[in-house]
Amino acid sequence: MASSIIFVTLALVAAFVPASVMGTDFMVGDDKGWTLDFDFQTWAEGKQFYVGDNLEANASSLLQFSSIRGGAHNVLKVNGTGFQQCAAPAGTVALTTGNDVIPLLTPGRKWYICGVAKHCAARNMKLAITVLPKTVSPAPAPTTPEVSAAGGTVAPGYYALIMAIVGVVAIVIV
Ligand SMILES: *[C@@H]1O[C@H](CO)[C@@H](O)[C@H](O)[C@H]1NC(C)=O
Ligand SMILES: *[C@@H]1O[C@H](CO)[C@@H](O)[C@H](O)[C@H]1NC(C)=O
Ligand SMILES: [Cu+2]
Repeated sequence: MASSIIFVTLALVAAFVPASVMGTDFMVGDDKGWTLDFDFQTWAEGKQFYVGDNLEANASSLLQFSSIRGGAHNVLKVNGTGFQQCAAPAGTVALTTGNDVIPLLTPGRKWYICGVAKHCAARNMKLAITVLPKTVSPAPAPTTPEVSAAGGTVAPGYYALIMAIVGVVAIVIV
């Protein structure tokens, strides 16, 4: 009985794993959100933003801009100059819902500012990130030619699928 519970748990875990391959969701500012006087540069440091990932062809990383007080801020995508000057060209469309999710669809440098009052210039509401190209599976090390393609290099997506099958089969058997 205990073993069937374990297998059911495994099957459930496997069933939910594919959801995580839909892209990594980066909550800008973590629990503080998109807000005044937060050090977004430090927040971005060390984070790896990718176009997609190595599991799904076009599942991109997501930037989530959430402000606790909905209409208090907005998000403007600008270029490097606009980032430096805290200015956006006329006609730039502001994201204003207070919970805006931006998929990262192309690699390169990306800049975002808050266009409300002097939040960018005076209160540090500006974020610059570098989006890396789609991740690729690491090439086998040339010094270890005996390592086969099976085993450790199975894509996690296949791992989840295998786990799901194992779980379902186990449930049927038990
Ligand atoms: C993702 O793939 C779907 C199906 O192939 C396609 O319709 C969609 O445009 C793609 N999205 C992006 C952002 O490439
Ligand atoms: C970058 O933004 C600045 C200021 O918003 C604007 O004047 C300039 O034309 C933009 N440059 C490019 C290459 O789009
Ligand atoms: Cu603001």
